[in-house]
Amino acid sequence: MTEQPSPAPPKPMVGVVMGSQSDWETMRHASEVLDALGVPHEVRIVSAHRTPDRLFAYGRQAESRGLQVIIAGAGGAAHLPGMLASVCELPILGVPVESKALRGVDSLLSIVQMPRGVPVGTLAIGPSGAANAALLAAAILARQDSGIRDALRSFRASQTDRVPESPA
Ligand code: RP5
Repeated sequence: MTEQPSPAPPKPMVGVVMGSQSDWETMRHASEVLDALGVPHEVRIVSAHRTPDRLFAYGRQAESRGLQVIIAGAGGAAHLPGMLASVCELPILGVPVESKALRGVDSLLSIVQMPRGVPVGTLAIGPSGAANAALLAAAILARQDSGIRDALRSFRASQTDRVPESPA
């Protein structure tokens, strides 16, 4: 029997980008939640400071490539989410990565304090923020996608089921 070619993977709906390889330990939590919800996504390193051309190309091409939401994580002087928002009209969800020097407060303030007119939806510092960015991206996509809506509902139901009534 001849082997059938495997079907093409679904086109990514979410871009998960980060400023450095060192951010992956945080940003993998976003990717894992998107995987769990069955949301097709891509993962890229795009540094605002070290690869500015890559940043502008990614931001400018994101919508025409079919992405619907971008999750951007960065640490320190964290310009990546804001600079992506400056060249791209998709919703940008910013994740402040915990920095060594200031424990991510620098990242948080860099991302959250966007001037009026160019918004970035800012999540919590660290892995919780990365995971919640994925849930928020899924909630945005769920308005138009019943499969993602069902996955999000069952995620929340199973989270609720796991909360005991009393401490062990
Ligand atoms: C930022 O600088 C990155 O987002 C990262 O959080 C931080 C440190 O980067 P590395 O020096 O670890 O590459 O641009």
